[in-house]
Amino acid sequence: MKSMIHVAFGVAMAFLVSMPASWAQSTGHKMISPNDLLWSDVPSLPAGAKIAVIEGPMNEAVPFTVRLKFPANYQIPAHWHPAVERVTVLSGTVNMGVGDKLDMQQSMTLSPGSMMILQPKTNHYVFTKEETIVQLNGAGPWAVTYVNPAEDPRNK
Ligand SMILES: [Cu+2]
Repeated sequence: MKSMIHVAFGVAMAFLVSMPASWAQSTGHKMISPNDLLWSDVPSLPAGAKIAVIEGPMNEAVPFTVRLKFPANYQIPAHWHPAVERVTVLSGTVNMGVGDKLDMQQSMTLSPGSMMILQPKTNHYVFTKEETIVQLNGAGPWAVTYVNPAEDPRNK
């Protein structure tokens, strides 16, 4: 099993790579349209998800705003984060449950406009049935820790 430092570093590198240089260097005022988003892979999530970093970086103690795009029939096994997670559904549908193991019979359905706020270290899981885009707001340093390390895509 990898150490937390390795996990955090991996997450940080993924987000640094995906942040456009012009955004990273600008201060203050920012206007973003969907066409500006640069999507890249997310090593901390099962293959298929894409991330676009709008504000960050997620590995520093600053506020962040990112978009995550999930394909249809996508699953994120039970995991937790070190800080409050704020999820707003922009398109599609998110099925989210709280618990130590993904259970498709136990979930809440979040449609566009819905929001979910999860406290730190709350075990939760996600699955989709259609392509879905969510916006994630929080404060770094961010990390994804899987309840079952064998389900961590970085360990595969
Ligand atoms: Cu999460």
